Amino acid sequence: MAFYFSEPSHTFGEYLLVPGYSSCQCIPSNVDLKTPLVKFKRGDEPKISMNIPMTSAIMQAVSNDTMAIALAKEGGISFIYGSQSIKDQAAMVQRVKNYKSGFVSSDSNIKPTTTLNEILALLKETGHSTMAVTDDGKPTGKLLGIVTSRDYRITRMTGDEQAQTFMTPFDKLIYADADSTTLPMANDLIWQHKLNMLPLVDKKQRLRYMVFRKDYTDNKTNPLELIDKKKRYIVGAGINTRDYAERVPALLKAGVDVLCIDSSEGFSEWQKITLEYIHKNFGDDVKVGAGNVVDADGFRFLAEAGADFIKVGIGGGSICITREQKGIGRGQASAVIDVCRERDKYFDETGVYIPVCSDGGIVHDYHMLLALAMGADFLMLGRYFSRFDESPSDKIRINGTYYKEYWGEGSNRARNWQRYDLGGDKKLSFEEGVDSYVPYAGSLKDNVNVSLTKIRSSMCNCGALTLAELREKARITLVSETSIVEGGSHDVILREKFSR
Ligand code: MZP
Repeated sequence: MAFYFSEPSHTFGEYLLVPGYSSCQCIPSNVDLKTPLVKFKRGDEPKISMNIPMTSAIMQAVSNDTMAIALAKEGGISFIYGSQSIKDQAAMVQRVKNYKSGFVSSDSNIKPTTTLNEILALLKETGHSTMAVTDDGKPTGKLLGIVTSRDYRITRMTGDEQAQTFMTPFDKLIYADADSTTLPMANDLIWQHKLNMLPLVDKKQRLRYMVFRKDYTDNKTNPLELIDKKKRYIVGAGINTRDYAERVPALLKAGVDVLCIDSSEGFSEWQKITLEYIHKNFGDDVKVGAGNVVDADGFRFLAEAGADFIKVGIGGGSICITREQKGIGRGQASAVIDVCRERDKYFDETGVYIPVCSDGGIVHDYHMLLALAMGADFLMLGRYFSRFDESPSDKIRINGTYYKEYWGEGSNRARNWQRYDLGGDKKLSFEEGVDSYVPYAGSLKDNVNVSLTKIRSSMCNCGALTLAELREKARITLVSETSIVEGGSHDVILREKFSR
C-alpha cells in the first residue's frame, strides 16, 4: 500500500514568524548573513562560503556572466545556465573570472587591421568598451595601442576604418611594468593621470594585464563582494547527468568555482553516477551540488552519493507546471523543513554538515526569511533575479509598463531536455514550464539591498544576528486564511483609489 504523509504539503505563504526577545545588540548593522555553500566537517571551515544567502537560478533567462558579476559584487553566487553549448557556457564562466581581479586579463582584443564595424560588433557582444590592440589580436600579444569609445566617432566614420588609423598608439599610452607594479601602485597611476585603465606590459611590450579605475571604486562600494584568492569573482555553473565527462573539464579549465547538477528530480541513480564520476576523475576539491529533492530520503541518498550541497524543490518554481503535468512535487515549506531536519540528523551522526538550498517558490521577501528560518542555508531564485537589468532576457514595454521575459527550463523556448530526462529519447516530450513576463524592477543592487534590509530587520525581531541563530531561535506558526487577510491592509479605502 502507498505511503501517506501525515501532514498536508505547505508552502511559505502559510507561515509567519512570531517575534522573540531582542536585545539592544539586535540591530540590522550587527547582522551577519554569511553562510556555507559546500559541505564541511565539524570544526572546519567550508571551502566556499557566501556573504549573503542568495544564488541565482540555473536558467537561460536568469544566470549569464552579467548576472554572475552583479551578484558576486553583492556577496552571492550565480550558477551559469547549462542549457547551452559547453563552449558558450565555459566562455561565460571565463568572462566572470577575467572580469576583475584588480589585474584583469584582457578579453576584448583586436588586431591593428580590425575595422570599426568589427569593433562595434565586439562591443555589443562583450559590453567592454576598452579594447587592446595587439599585433596578433591575442590577449598576450605585443601591445600596439588601445581603442576606447573616445577614439572614434560613429557618425563621422564609414565603419571600414582600421583600428591602427584611429587607436591611441602605444607611445601615447601611460603604462606600467607587469612584474614590478603592485595594485596600489597601479591605482596611484590611474588617479595621478586620470586614466580609466592602465595596461601592464612585460619587458617585450607584451600585454599582461589591465587595471581598471571602476574596479577600484567597486571595491570601495561593495564591501560584501565574493572573490577568490586571486581576487576574481566567484562563479558557479549548472551541469547535467549526460555530458559531464566533457562539460566539467571545460568549466574547470575556465575557472569555475562550484558546480551544480541541474535536474528537476534528483533522487535518482543518474545523479549518483555523475557525482561519483566527477569526484573520481577530478578529485574531491571539485565541489558539486545536487538535487532537487523534497524529503529526507532524497537528502540521505544524495548526501551518501557525495553531494557538496543539496537543493530542495520540485514544482514550486513560478514558471513550473510539473505538479500539474505530472502530479509530482511537494509544498516548498514542507520540503525544506523535512530536508533540513535530515541534514541536522546527518550532521549529528557523521559530523559532516551539508548545506541545503531552498530552490524556487519565493514570492515575497519574507518568504526568503521563512526559508532561512526553516533551515535553508541559502536560496536559489529565478523569478526574483529575472526582473533586474542584469538578467539576460529582453525588457519589453507593454501598455506603458516595462516587463522582462522569463521562461522555464522545461518550456519549449528553453528545451532543456537534459534537466527532465530519465533516460528517454533526448528530447523534451512535453512542457513542464511556461514562457512568461515579469514586471521589470531595476538594478540588482538596489533590489537585493532592500530585500536584505528586510531580512536583517526581521532577524533582529527574532533576536538573531546570524543565520545559525535564526534557525535556532525562530518560532514559526501556521496561519489561518482569515489571519492572512488581517496581514494586509484591510477595512480601509486606499487613497490611491481616490486619486485615479
Ligand atoms: P522561481 O524562483 O522562479 O520561483 O523558481 C526558479 C526555479 O524553478 C529554478 O531554480 C528551477 O529549480 C525551477 N525551474 C526552472 N525551470 C523550470 C520549468 O521549466 C523550473 N519547470 O521548474
